[in-house]
Amino acid sequence: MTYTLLIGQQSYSSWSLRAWLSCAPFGIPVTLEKIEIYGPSFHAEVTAFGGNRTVPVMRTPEGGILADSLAIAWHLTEAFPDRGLLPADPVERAEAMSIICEMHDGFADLRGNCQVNLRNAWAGFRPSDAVLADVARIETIWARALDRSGGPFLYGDFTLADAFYAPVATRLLTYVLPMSDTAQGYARAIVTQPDFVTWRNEGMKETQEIARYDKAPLERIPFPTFD
Ligand SMILES: N[C@@H](CCC(=O)N[C@@H](CS)C(=O)NCC(=O)O)C(=O)O
Repeated sequence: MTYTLLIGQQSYSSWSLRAWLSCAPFGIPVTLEKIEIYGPSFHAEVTAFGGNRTVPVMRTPEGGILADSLAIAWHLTEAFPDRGLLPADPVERAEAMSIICEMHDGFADLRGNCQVNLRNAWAGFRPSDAVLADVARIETIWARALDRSGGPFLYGDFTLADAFYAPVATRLLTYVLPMSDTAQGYARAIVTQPDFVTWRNEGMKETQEIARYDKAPLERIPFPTFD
């Protein structure tokens, strides 16, 4: 028995991506069950799995039901204490949890205005002051961690902090938001991370587009690639 993760479309579901990146980079085997977010049977399917209204939901090998990405992350740190899910240093570990919680609970303006869509980027997006204030705080968080670790990820090697900030990094890239070189380098490390690439490639196979994620009349431009 392995973990089973109920997810939404891989091109759109940012919280599902966080749960995947809380497993795959650490060698934690997980079976994915994909359903259509906002489709007619979405909430019924989440309920049938044991969750409530949202994805991701994880079923543990013992039958536990974890209906929130933060709970999934917390459980995995306990179940796999030796896989480096969080930094080894206790203070860094606490700081990592702090920025994970800040992400889980915050950046409402960025999240509300810059929906995740891993299919493409958008030209011509004009961020409000509130979105720019979120970006400034994100820059501060990333700079503090990266200055100390030297990168490429926030605490050097990939941790849960990167899992939670991955869809933040893609938002900055795909809405072409103003970014420091440090933030650019970090965003690049995220979108070239092999498990992120696997996830996005699966998302690119999805044929159904979700209207509420369409930013028309903004022009679609290619998702940034770094070869
Ligand atoms: N707090 C939840 C948020 C999950 C969430 O909002 N998921 C979105 C998809 S990315 C969803 O299921 N939305 C459906 C809805 O709100 O009805 C978590 O961290 O897991």
